Amino acid sequence: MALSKLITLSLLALAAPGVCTSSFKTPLELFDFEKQLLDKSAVSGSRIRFVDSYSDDIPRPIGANATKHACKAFPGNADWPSDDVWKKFAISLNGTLLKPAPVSSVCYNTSTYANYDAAACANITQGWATTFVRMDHPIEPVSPMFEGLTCLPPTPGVASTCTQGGYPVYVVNVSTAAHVQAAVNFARNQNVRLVVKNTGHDLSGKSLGAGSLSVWTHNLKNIAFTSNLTMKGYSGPAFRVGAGVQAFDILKAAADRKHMVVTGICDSVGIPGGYSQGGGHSPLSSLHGMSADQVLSLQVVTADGEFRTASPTQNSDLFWAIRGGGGSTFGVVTSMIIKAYPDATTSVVTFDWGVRESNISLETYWQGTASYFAHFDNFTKNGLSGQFFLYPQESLPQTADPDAKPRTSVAPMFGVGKTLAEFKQLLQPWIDEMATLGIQMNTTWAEFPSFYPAYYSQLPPSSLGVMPYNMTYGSRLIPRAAFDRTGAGFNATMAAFRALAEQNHMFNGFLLAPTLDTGKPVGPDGNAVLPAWRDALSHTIVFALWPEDYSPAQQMAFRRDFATGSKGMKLLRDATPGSGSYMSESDRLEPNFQEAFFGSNYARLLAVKNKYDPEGVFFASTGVGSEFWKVHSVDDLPTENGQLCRVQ
Ligand SMILES: Cc1cc2nc3c(=O)[nH]c(=O)nc-3n(C[C@H](O)[C@H](O)[C@H](O)COP(=O)(O)OP(=O)(O)OC[C@H]3O[C@@H](n4cnc5c(N)ncnc54)[C@H](O)[C@@H]3O)c2cc1C
Ligand SMILES: *[C@@H]1O[C@H](CO)[C@@H](O)[C@H](O)[C@H]1NC(C)=O
Ligand SMILES: *[C@@H]1O[C@H](CO)[C@@H](O)[C@H](O)[C@H]1NC(C)=O
Ligand SMILES: *[C@@H]1O[C@H](CO)[C@@H](O)[C@H](O)[C@H]1NC(C)=O
Ligand SMILES: *[C@@H]1O[C@H](CO)[C@@H](O)[C@H](O)[C@H]1NC(C)=O
Ligand SMILES: *[C@@H]1O[C@H](CO)[C@@H](O)[C@H](O)[C@H]1NC(C)=O
Ligand SMILES: *[C@@H]1O[C@H](CO)[C@@H](O)[C@H](O)[C@H]1NC(C)=O
Ligand SMILES: *[C@@H]1O[C@H](CO)[C@@H](O)[C@H](O)[C@H]1NC(C)=O
Ligand SMILES: *[C@@H]1O[C@H](CO)[C@@H](O)[C@H](O)[C@H]1NC(C)=O
Ligand SMILES: *[C@@H]1O[C@H](CO)[C@@H](O)[C@H](O)[C@H]1NC(C)=O
Ligand SMILES: *[C@@H]1O[C@H](CO)[C@@H](O)[C@H](O)[C@H]1NC(C)=O
Ligand SMILES: CC(=O)N[C@H]1CO[C@H](CO)[C@@H](O)[C@@H]1O
Repeated sequence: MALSKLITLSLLALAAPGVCTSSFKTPLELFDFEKQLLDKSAVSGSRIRFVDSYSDDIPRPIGANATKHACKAFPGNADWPSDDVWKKFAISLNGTLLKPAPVSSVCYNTSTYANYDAAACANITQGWATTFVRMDHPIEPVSPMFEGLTCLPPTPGVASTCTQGGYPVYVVNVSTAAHVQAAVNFARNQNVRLVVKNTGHDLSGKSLGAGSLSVWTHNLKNIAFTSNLTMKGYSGPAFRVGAGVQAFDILKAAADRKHMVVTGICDSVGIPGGYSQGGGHSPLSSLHGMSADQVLSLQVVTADGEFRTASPTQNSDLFWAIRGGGGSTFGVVTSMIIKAYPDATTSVVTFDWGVRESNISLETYWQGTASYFAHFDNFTKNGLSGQFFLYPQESLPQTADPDAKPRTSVAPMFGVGKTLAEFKQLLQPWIDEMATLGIQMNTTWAEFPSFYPAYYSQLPPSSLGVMPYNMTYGSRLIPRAAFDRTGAGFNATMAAFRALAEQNHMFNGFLLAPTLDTGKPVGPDGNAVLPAWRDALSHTIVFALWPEDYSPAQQMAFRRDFATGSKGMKLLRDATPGSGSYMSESDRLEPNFQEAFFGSNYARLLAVKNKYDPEGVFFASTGVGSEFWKVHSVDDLPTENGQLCRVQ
C-alpha cells in the first residue's frame, strides 16, 4: 500500500516538469550542462592546456606575468595557430568546433567556400531580412555593416563578392560549460581574439571579430522554475535560464507558469546575454526596473578558464560588474537566476497623431507632442511604460513620399496590472489636453487577462532582422527634470527633439522609469547599471541615414557630424547635461563613451575588468577597457573587419 503510493507520487513528480522547464530548489542547483567541466589541472596550470586531452609542454606564465602581445594573432600571420593545432583543438572539443561560411556565400562561386547554389541564394536573398535562417546561424549579425559588408546577397553597387571579412573564423557550438572553458583557454593561450555570440542582436556588432574564435551560446536553452526561491535579499518566484534563452522562450515558459519576467520589446533578443548584461529595458521597467536588476546569481567562465558563481556572496565584485557593465567583457555567462512576478491583467493602447493625419498645423503638432512628454512623470509614477516613434519633417531620402509630414505613434503603451477602466482613467488628463489643443488621435484600446497575449498583441514575433547598411544611430537617456514643463530644461529638450526631426532623423523612444526602488537589485551596492537610468523617464534612439553612394570617407564625415557636430546628437546631450546613453542601443562614435555608457561606475568597472581579465582575453568595442585596444579596420570604418591590437 505504502509502496504503491510512493510509486504514484514519483511518477507524478516525473510528469510535473512540463515540456521545456524543470524545477529547481536552491540557487546552487546548476544545469546539467554546467556540471560538465574541465579537469582542474587544465584550467589553472601554467601550461598551454586548452583542454584535458591536448596539452603542450611549454610552461606559460598566466595573469600579470603573461606576455603582453601587441596584437592578437591574425590569419596569415606567423603567430596564427597552425592547421595542426586547430585540428587538435577540434578533436578535443568533441566535434563542436565549426568553421562557418557566411550564409550568402552560396551566392558566389568562390574557391574558399565552394558552395555555390543558385536556388539557395535566391532563397537567402528573398528571406535575408525576415527569415529565421540568420538568427539560428553561428555568425550572422543584425548589422552586417559592422562585419564590413563583405558577404551579402548580390546587391547592385553594394555587393558582388564574398569573403570572411569581420566574421569570426572558428566557432565553438557550446553545449557544456567545458566547451566554454576550452575555448577561453585556447584563445588566451594562443593569443587568438575571442568573441561571444548569442543571438547577434548587438547594435554595435559586438558578436563579430575578424580572425576570431567565437563562443556561440545560442543552444543553451535550459529553463528551470521555482515558485519560492529564498535567498539573502530576495524571496519569491525565480527562473534559472541558460545563456541561449531568448525572450520568446522565457515569455512562454513564464506564461505557462502564470508568471511574467522582464524582457525587451523584441522577442528574439537573448536574455542572459547582452540584454541583461548591458542593462535591459522592458515594458515592465516602470514596475520592476531593468533586466540587470532581475539577476539574483549567475554562472560565468572567466578569462582564466575558471567556472565561477557570481552572487551577492561569491565573487560579488564580478556579480556587481556583469549586471550592467556589458557583455563580452568580464567572462562568458552560462546561466542566470532571474526574478519572476505573478501574472497580471494587462491593458494596452496605441495613439497616433500627425500634421496631415490629424489635420493640424505644425505648431499644434509640436504642442501636442510636448504635451505627451510632459505627462511622462505621471505615466511612469502609475507604473505605465511603452514605446513611441516620431517620424520626421519630410520624407526619408529613400521613401520618396513628398507629402510626408511629422507624426507621432505611441505603439504601444502598457498598463500592466491595470484594468482598462483604470488605465483609461490614468490617461484621461492627457487625452483631454490633446482634445483642448484640437488634436484628433487614432486610439485603440484593449484589455487582456494576462501579460503574454497583451505583449504579442502589440509586439509581433521577430527574427534577427537586418539593419540598413546606410544608417547610424545614437541615443540619450532623458532625465525626469527635462520632462518637467515648469522647469528650464523642458523647452530646451523639446527644441532639441524638433531640431533633430527637422533634419529628417527618425526617433524610436521608450517611456519608462527603472528606478532603484522599482528594480531593487540584490547585493550591498546594487549593480553596475548606468546611474543615469535611475533618473530617466525615456531612452530615445535617433536614427540618421546617409546617401547610399557615399564613400567610406564621406560616411565617416557624416557619422562624426551626427555624433558630435552641433546639429546632431550634441543637441540632445546639451539639453540633458549629466545624463548618459544606453550602451546596448548607442553610437559606436559616442564621444567620451566611458562617461556616457558607464558614468560614475567606470573606474570601478575597469578595476574589476583588470582583476578578472588582466591579459585582455575579452574585448567589446565601446566596452569597459576597450580604450586600450583598436580594431585596425578596412578603410578605418568603425567595424570589426580588421586585426585587434593594443593602443601603443
Ligand atoms: C530589434 C532589436 C530590438 C531590441 N530591443 C531591445 C529592448 O527592448 N530593450 C533593450 O534593453 N535592448 C533591446 N535591444 C538591444 C539588445 O539588448 C542588445 O542588442 C543586446 O546586446 C542583445 O544581446 P544578445 O545576447 O541577444 O545579442 P548578441 O549580439 O549575441 O550579444 C550582445 C553582446 O553580449 C555579448 N554576449 C552575449 N552572450 C553573452 C554571454 N553569455 N556572456 C558574455 N557575453 C555575452 C556579446 O559578445 C555581445 O557583446 C534590441 C536590439 C534589436 C536589434
Ligand atoms: C610573476 O613573477 C613573479 C617574479 O618572477 C613571481 O614572484 C610571481 O609568483 C609570478 N606570478 C604569477 C601569477 O605567476
Ligand atoms: C570531450 O568528451 C570527453 C568524453 O566525454 C570529455 O571527457 C571531455 O571533457 C570533452 N571535452 C570537452 C572540451 O568538453
Ligand atoms: C565556378 O568557377 C569555376 C572556375 O572559375 C568554373 O569552372 C565553374 O564552372 C563555376 N561554377 C558555376 C556553377 O558557375
Ligand atoms: C528556403 O528557405 C526555407 C526557410 O526559409 C527553407 O525551408 C527551404 O528549405 C529553403 N529552400 C532552399 C532551396 O534552400
Ligand atoms: C550545435 O549544437 C547543437 C547541439 O547542442 C546541434 O543541435 C546543432 O545542430 C549544432 N549546430 C551546428 C550549426 O552545428
Ligand atoms: C517562501 O519561503 C519563505 C521561507 O521558506 C517563507 O517564509 C514564505 O512564506 C514563502 N512564501 C510563499 C509565497 O510560499
Ligand atoms: C486614423 O486612421 C485612418 C485609417 O487608417 C487614417 O486614414 C488616418 O490618417 C489616421 N489618423 C491619424 C491621426 O493617425
Ligand atoms: C482641415 O482643417 C481645416 C481648418 O483648419 C478645414 O478647413 C479642412 O476642411 C480640414 N480638412 C479635413 C480633410 O478635415
Ligand atoms: C496624475 O496621476 C494621478 C493619479 O495618480 C491623477 O489623478 C492625475 O489627474 C494625473 N495628473 C495628470 C496631469 O495627468
Ligand atoms: C517654454 O515655452 C513656452 C511656450 O513655448 C513658454 O510659455 C514658457 O514660458 C517657456 N518656459 C520656460 C521655462 O522658458
Ligand atoms: C543599402 C541599404 O541598406 N540601403 C538602405 C538605406 O536606408 C533606407 C531607409 O531605411 C533603406 O530603405 C535602404 O534599403
